[in-house]
Amino acid sequence: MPHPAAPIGPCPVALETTLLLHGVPRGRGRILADELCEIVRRVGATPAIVGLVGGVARVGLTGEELDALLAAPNVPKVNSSNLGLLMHAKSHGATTVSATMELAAGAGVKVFATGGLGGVHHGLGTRLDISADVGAFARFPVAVVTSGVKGLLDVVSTRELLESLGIPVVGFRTDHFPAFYQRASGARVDARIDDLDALASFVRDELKRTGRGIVVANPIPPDDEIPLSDWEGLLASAMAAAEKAGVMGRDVTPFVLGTLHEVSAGRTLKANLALVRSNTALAAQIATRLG
Ligand code: PSU
Ligand code: MN
Repeated sequence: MPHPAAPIGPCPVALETTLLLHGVPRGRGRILADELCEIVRRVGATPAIVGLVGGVARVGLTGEELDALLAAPNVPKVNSSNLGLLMHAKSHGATTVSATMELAAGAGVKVFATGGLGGVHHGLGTRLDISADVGAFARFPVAVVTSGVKGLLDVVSTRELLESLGIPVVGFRTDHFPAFYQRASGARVDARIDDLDALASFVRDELKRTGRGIVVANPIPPDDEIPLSDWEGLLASAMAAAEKAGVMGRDVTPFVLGTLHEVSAGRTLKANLALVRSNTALAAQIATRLG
């Protein structure tokens, strides 16, 4: 397992590059990265942006390395299945949740902030499509702070699958399993923890006990929530566009997110940025308590 060349720093928090390269419009990636790093540093933790640079796995990209990824055309999405292949091919790569967890775990980083997990897709047509993110929790000991799973997925089935795999889902100040743009989904968490010290203490004990991952569910801030009545129309147009364009596999999530940002006139992007900032702040709070 490749380790970063230099120690990462105190209380590291992993951040992923798929969100930065494929989840926000081009040109916004560096601004968002700087903002997230500042949120982490503000509380005395250390940001560690994860990505593949010319086939080298990095946990703690430099600004120059991140700029190189942001400037390169068609950087592939990396999950656990193609991580080794892209390293072998000396390719750049934007790590998704699964690959970020794998590399973070290898470098001893225990906390990771993202927007929303991949999960069980409704399926365009009748195809089965389940993100590698879900399985990664059964294998890598990292606590991932997330606003649930993206609402374009089958949120309730994803919640069930997490349970099948024995992955604990903890709600931070919520009883509900969030659905990214909405604070609730109809599904519940395994336990609600309101206190930061209690949350960090559970994370420490559980990672050590199981060697597996933990979902820390942190709902989107209330003011940024997109009401279900608005969301259903937005999702229907984005899914119809995806079906029409015939996108498949790894292209589905970035295509649908990008289309949503367009059809909502930036409203889903604003919501996405708000929840990522909030998840990053919570991850940093947990990291400082883990030391
Ligand atoms: N959350 C966001 N934006 C994103 C993603 C998550 O706010 O772009 C990315 C994550 O990297 C996640 C990936 O791992 O989408 C899931 O892709 P797929 O469904 O192809 O597994
Ligand atoms: Mn998929």
